[in-house]
Amino acid sequence: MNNLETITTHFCLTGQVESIQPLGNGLINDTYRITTTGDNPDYVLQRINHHIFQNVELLQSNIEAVTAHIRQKLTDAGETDIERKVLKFIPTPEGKTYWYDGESYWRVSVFIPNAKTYETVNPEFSYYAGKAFGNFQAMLADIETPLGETIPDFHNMEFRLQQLREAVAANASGRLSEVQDLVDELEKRAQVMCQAEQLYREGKLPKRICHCDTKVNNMMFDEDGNVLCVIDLDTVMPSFIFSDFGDFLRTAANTGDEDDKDLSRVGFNMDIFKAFTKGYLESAKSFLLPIEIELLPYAVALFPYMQTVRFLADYINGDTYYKTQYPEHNKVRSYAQFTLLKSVEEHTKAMQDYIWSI
Ligand code: GN1
Ligand code: MG
Repeated sequence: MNNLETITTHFCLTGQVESIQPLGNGLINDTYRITTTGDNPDYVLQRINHHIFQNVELLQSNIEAVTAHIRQKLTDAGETDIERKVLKFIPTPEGKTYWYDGESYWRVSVFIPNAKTYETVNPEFSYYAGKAFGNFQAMLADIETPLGETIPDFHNMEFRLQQLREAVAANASGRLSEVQDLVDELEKRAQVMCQAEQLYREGKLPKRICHCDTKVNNMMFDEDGNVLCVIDLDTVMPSFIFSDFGDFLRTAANTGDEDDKDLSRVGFNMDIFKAFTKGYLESAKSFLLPIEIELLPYAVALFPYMQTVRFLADYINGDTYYKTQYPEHNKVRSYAQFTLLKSVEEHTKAMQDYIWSI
């Protein structure tokens, strides 16, 4: 029995494990698919990155509360196919949803059958995705269990800028001079980009339970393009609704890749924006405040901005946070995200006009 197989014996799985293969391309956790024999479900095995998610107990209790709440909502609504619409975590014999092997934390969930994730989506799928994320926030609007911040200040722009400034001051990797131009560009926009924190302090902007990692590949679709469910729930926590709106468009409305070396491929796709916004507002307008709707174009700029700040800080720190495939990877990511930001900025007026028109 190999290492990974041994780990699976600490969870109450049904069926015999046939094989365990790497799955997906997340930048934080390590993910595997467990294939089992016969009619038994397959599973997803994950090593939780506990350097990043330092409080695994809190992390898992958030996820348990969220999935139980959504499951109840779906049941109450008479929903069919619940097993494909909300994640299910497998307990250990002690009744915990994670297991610590002395070095790493592991968890197992049921693999959702006949479902797909995508790295890019067309406008039709974006519309469904918008409805699904609006619905996800709506379903969690009345959750009673208080959720903790699994990564404190995760989408706090002031905090992310402070991290960048600390990275710049320390220049641990000696790489600062290569990227000084980009640091300057980011500083020029700092105050505008921190407006959400300012409005929050003034009591004008609320926090709600959000997903906080709405990359397009964190959503499962069925064969017909219907959204089944949202996955990757590690970062579900109180945040501004901008997190979910902005991060989806950062990934889905980019005409290039997140880490594109060819910057001419990178740009903001208004058709994806329109379709997603239409779907999102249909399911979220019941609870959104006017100020939240008004600031949606800001949210679209905020996420490429924040991601540039985060990738760049990691590059200057010498690649201590994100998985990288080559030495310049975080730098390439930073310039690609910044290029996206500039394209978003050119579309501010068009985004505002569209939001008023619907
Ligand atoms: C990380 O784990 P993954 O790849 O879905 C990151 C997100 C970033 C994203 C950039 C916990 O998400 O915040 O936006 O990479 N997650 C964490 O691709 O930092
Ligand atoms: Mg992911």
